[in-house]
Amino acid sequence: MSENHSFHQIGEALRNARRIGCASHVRPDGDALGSLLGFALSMRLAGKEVVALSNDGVPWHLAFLPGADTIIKPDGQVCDVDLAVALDTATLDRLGANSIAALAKAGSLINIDHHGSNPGYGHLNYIDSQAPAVGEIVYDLLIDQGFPIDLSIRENLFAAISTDTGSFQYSSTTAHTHEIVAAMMRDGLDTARMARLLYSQNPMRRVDLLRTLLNEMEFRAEGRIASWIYPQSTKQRIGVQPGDTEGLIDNMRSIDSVVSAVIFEEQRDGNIRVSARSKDDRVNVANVCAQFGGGGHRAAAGATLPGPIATAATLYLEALEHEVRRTD
Ligand SMILES: [Mn+2]
Repeated sequence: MSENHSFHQIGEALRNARRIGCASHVRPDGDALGSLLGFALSMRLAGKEVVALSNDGVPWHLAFLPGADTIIKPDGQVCDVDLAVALDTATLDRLGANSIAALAKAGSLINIDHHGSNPGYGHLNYIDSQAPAVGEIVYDLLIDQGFPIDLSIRENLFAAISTDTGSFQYSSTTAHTHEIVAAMMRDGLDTARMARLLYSQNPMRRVDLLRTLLNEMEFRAEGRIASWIYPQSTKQRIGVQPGDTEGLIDNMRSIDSVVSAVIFEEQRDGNIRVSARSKDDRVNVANVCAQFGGGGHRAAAGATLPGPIATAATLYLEALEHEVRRTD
C-alpha cells in the first residue's frame, strides 16, 4: 500500500478544483452515501460545483439523508469535472462502471477509504484501516482543513458512522468516534432522531424477510457458524427492494454461540454474493473471502462466487469452518 497523503495535500487539491465529481461504492450502504453526501455538501458550501454519483442510486432506507435527492445515478455519460473523489471504495472497479465512465475526464483522483485492502489507486490517497467509517475520516478532513460543516452534513456523517460501527457496537469504535459525535451533538445534531430514521422505519416486507431468515438459517461448527441461503425465489416471493437486506445478518451475528454469520445471496446474473461477519477477533472473514477473490475487513467482508447457490455455500462454509476451527 502506498504512503498516505496529508489532509493538507488533499485540502489543497480540493481548494484548487472548480468542478468536483465524487462517488462511492456499488450497492451503497450508510457509510457510502453518508460520507459521499457529507463530503459533497461541504464542497458545495465551499463554492465548488459538485456532482455526487452513486452507480446504483439511493436505496429506500437512505433516501431520507439530507441531499440524497441531489445524488445522480450515472447513465454512462461523461461528467465535466476536473477532480474526482472516491469514498469508502476499496478498489476502483467497486465504484461501478457508470460512475467510472462519468469521472473519466477528471485530471486526478483522490481516494479516501478505510479498507485495509485498498491498494491506493488514487493520485492522492488517504486510507486509514483503523477508522471505523469513512464518515469519520471525512469529518476529520473537513475540520482539519477548515471546510464548511452544517447540520445536514453532520446528519450525513452521523449516518455514516452509526451504520458502519453497528451503532457504536463494533470493536472498531474508538473514543475519537464518540468525541466526533459529541462535538456534532454540541453543534445541534439530534442523534435520537437520526437513529429513528436509520433503524425504525422497517417496511413490513422486511419483517417477512427476517421471518424467512429466522426459519431457514442453519448452524454448523457447534453453532459457531450461522448461515442463510437467500435465492432469487425468496426475493421474488417477498418483493424485496434494494437495501432490504441491510443489517439482516446482525440477527444471526447476535446469537450467543455464533462467532461468524454468513449470507449467500443469489444475484440476478446467477452469481452468489457472500456477506460474512465475525465477532471473534481470531476469526478473520476477510481472509476467508480473499480465498474466493473477495475482501473487506476482519469482522465484515464479502466475495462473489459462481452459482449454483448450494455449491457456492458448501465451498465457502468449508473454508469458513476451517478458519473457525483454527481457534480450537
Ligand atoms: Mn465503510
